[in-house]
Amino acid sequence: MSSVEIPAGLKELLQGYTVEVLRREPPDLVEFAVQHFTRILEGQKKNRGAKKRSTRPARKGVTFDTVSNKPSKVDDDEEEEDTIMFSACAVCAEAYNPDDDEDDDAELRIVYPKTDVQRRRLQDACRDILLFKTLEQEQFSEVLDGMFEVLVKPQEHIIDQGADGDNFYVIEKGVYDILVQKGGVSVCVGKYDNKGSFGELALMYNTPRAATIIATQEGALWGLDRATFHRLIVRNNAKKRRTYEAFIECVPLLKSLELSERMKIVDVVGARVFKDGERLITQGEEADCFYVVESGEVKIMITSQAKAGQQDEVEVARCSRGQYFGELALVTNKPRAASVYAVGETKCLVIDIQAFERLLGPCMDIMKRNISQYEEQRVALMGSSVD
Ligand code: 1OR
Ligand code: 1OR
Repeated sequence: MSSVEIPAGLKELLQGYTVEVLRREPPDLVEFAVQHFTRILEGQKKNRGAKKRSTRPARKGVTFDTVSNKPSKVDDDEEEEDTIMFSACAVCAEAYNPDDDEDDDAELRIVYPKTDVQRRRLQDACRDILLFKTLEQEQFSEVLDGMFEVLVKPQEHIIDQGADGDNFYVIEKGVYDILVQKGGVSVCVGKYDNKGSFGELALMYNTPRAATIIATQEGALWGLDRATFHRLIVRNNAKKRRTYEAFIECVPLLKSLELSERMKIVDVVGARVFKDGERLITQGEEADCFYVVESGEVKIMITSQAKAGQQDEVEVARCSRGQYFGELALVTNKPRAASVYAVGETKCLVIDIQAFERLLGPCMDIMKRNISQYEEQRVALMGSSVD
């Protein structure tokens, strides 16, 4: 019979974990294992320090077998294979590359294992998240790997204004109130209704939480920890700023903003490409975002009920590069006033309603002035003033 060699340190490693489990009685053994071994790994990384950083090649990783805890170098292709191999968890310290990021702490890669059902639910929840819309496929997969499920109860505070930022959250289900302190009083300024994401600001700008987020009913969220958010989203933002800086500079609506304000818009926009004829906005529906055309063109169509039971869509306007649309419903708090279709392949930058309210306040006068012209044009085009 061939002998099996037990790797040095294995016994101590597993004993340490077992002792901690008995001492702390965690509800979820797998999640606790992730935290426990991550702590060990972080300790090891601190000890290895600068030497490791200077010797490792760019974009290569070191995976740590969670059993032997021995590092082995892998390239990007192998990395995925190794990640799948770890059924309980996988931890990968990504190589430090000063060109990528100055953030020394943002190296740790944690993978939370998910069932097929969980992964599908997560993918659905993340489909329209604007912050993920400019990620490469590979980065997006890493984001999904790094997300963990958070179940919440009614009245639970997910985030408290003024606190330090720990996680970014994507909503799978549930309604969440947004509260902001005004003159010592907590005022509800909006809500998330079964979609969207929050908690990005404190992580992006290293600031205290800007608002309180409270669940109004039972809900489910997907969290992404601060380090992973930095490594994937904040790093991508530097690239996004370079890509969109020139374009955003020449959007007439945004001219009155400071450069730093325009860059904050770039940080949270998502880029979406629409096929010829695809409908971006449907008249009568509830609104949750605002658009700026980056390339291509859209046509604005209004349904008039001129004759009883008969509906006609009439083209009333077009928007091309640098022009915006979808502001009317957000400003008036009414349903969409028109439908909008892509003419040829069209790329738009999309801003969600919360970012619109937070960042586009200084442009409100210009938008309101233009909105007042819609009514005049409606009268000119359709012959009568209808609300
Ligand atoms: P955070 O990390 O600061 C609170 O934690 C989160 O609430 C914040 O990220 C945003 O994701 C989210 N102002 C600031 N943060 C907001 C706002 C908001 N809405 C949602 N968040 N305003 C409300 C806009 C409807 C402006 C209030 C004056
Ligand atoms: P929204 O959020 O209502 C549809 O979604 C968007 O179409 C709307 O914001 C505007 O940004 C854009 N009337 C209504 N909406 C218009 C119009 C318009 N033009 C552009 N949109 N007009 C009156 C038509 C009878 C303008 C005609 C030039």
